[in-house]
Amino acid sequence: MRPLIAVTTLLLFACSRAETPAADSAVAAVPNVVTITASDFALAAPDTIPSGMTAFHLVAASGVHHAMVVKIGEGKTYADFIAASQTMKPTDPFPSWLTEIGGPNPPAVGDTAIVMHDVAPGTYALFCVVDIPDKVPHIAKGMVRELTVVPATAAAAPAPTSDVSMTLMDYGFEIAPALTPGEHVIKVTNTAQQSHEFFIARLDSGKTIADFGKWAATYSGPMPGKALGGLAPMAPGGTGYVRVQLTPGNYLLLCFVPDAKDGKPHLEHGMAKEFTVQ
Ligand SMILES: [Cu+2]
Repeated sequence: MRPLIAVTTLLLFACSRAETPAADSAVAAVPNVVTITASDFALAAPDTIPSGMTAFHLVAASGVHHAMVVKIGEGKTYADFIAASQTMKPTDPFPSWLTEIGGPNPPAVGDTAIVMHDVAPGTYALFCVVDIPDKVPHIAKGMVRELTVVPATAAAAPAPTSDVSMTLMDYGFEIAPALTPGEHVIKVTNTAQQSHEFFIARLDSGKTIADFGKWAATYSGPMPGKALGGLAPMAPGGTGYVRVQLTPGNYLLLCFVPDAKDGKPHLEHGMAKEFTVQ
């Protein structure tokens, strides 16, 4: 299944949350919080949650991990998902009875990545297909679990307020307005024909997206940047709200989803963007 990224440096953000109260309160306004803790190689999370707008908090205890959220279609079970995952190659498309909802992409160790989605009742799988350090997707090492979403009894929370929009396209990222230092909630929509994700990292001083690519080819040495999360693969028509905290510097956005036509990661089709936060 899908290869992804890595990590190392731990920087502390100088900007306080108080500078951007809009994004902070937008996250706080989503009362359904699901905390997922990722370590080498396990995911800890609740088994059952209520439906509705939900903030998925991915806490990185060790390693580089994400938490894909995938809905299992009617008539299929978690056991069917496990069976399918064991026969799929990394470049295979998902079967049509699975819907990629999204979920948080990898934060740096010690950090938390937050992504919000409106989740419907049903059976889901949470899993990690990051393949650091040995190119073996972590789902094969046990990073997978079932999540049951039951109908909520409380009134549904509204969608969080967002201050930036991102459109995932075949093949590219459209962002408006430009990202600035501070905390933001990015409303992400996928208007494309296939699933896409975005991974965001702050590049180390003097490093470029090309340096990151070289590192990702072998995973030898430390990642030349700091992982800041992002949105795990999301199907066409999907929506997610991603909380990011940015400081001035150079950043990259990457999509590693294998292409439906040639199996190459979308970053090789143009879904690789370097940008500067002033
Ligand atoms: Cu993992």
